[in-house]
Amino acid sequence: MRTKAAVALEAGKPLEIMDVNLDAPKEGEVLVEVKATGLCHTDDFTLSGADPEGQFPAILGHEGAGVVVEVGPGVKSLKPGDHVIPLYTPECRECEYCLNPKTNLCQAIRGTQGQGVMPDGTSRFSMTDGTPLLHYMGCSTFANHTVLPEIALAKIRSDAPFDKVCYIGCGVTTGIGAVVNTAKVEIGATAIVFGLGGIGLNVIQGLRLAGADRIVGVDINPDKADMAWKFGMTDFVNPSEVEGALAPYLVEMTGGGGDYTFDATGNVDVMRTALESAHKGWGESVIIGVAPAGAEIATRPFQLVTGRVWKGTAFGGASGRTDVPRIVDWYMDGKIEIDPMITHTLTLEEINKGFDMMHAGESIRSVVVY
Ligand code: NAD
Ligand code: 022
Ligand code: ZN
Ligand code: ZN
Repeated sequence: MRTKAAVALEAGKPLEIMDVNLDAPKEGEVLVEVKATGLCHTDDFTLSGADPEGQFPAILGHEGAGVVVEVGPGVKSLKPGDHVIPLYTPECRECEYCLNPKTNLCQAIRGTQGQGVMPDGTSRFSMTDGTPLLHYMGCSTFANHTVLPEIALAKIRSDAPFDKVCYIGCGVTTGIGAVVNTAKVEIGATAIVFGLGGIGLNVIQGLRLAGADRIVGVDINPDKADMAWKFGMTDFVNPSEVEGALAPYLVEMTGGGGDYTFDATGNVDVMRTALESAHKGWGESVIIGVAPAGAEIATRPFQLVTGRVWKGTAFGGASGRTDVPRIVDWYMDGKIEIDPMITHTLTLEEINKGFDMMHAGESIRSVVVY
């Protein structure tokens, strides 16, 4: 079939809107009509050329929601008409990783997904002149139709609005999951969140949900505080207004440090500050931000010897097919908020404008509606 897509032809160039060929789903695969897609950081990281493993030409996009159009041979859990959210972290429920409750990193299709192809080693997308186009993070949601493995789709209720729940495909689940699954924050905790963007705000609403008493937000852009107050932040710190080192300031302010601290910036210096502002004896620091390739983190080992714990999380530790439908329910039941964070809704033709706003720090989340 033919479908419309925003194609990343080469690093550093804007996406080009064009018709592309999409082959029918093969064994274990599903054709999805994408109804909405969110613009997230790592799409930009790849498009800009900052990711040394970025491959071109490709169809980017890893956050979305849509409807099943056709299922390939052997697909049992989905049928045409089902509403779905694509998962860049799949859940096969069979591999050694899926069977271990300590991780959500399903490895069933890890190799081929990283190479930009389907599990059989080939791509379903091509340009109209026949040039193959690569898939991206197994999702490629910057196309009106896409093909995914069955294990990379969460079936969701049919009354959830696509243009809001698409954000659950990455940002919402990552932020809330970091609190609930990775840190397992308890009632009454004190937490510090570094970075109040599309991920940090969801960490904050996760902390409110978990019953944290004190939620300190830290951001170098004071404009980001307005939204964070609405989501449950109780104190705001602008590092440029702090004299001296930030970690001791935060430790002092919180009466010993955060029981839990979160990096949602991707900056390795911030990651160190986040660890060092965790409470002596028991504080846990969770790295959510993805740092540039090759970057390293540092601290004095004494920070760990004295009881602080350094952790990281991918997709908020969520097992997508199991957890994503529940997070959609939380949204529909009013337990969590999404709408105010979607600051811009665009057409596919306007997608490059969405990336410009991301660069300028003007948007929290831009969503493209097909
Ligand atoms: P964003 O740009 O919306 O937000 C980042 C925020 O950090 C901004 O508000 C910015 O002002 C602030 N910031 C930058 N430097 C700072 C500093 N030195 N001190 C304090 N604040 C600072 O980005 P986002 O969408 O929220 O994503 C944040 C990070 O999370 C990115 O690195 C992204 O790649 C990563 N991420 C990770 C996962 C995962 O599964 N681990 C999933 C999604 C996103
Ligand atoms: C999503 N991310 C950043 C912004 N939006 C993001 C990027 C990378 C990961 C998670 C979220 C991530 C963490 C750990 C891994 N990845 C490796 C998982 C593994 O090896 O099993 C990651 C993932 C997918 C891809 C690359 C790295 C990919 O499909 N290319 C989950
Ligand atoms: Zn993302
Ligand atoms: Zn698995």
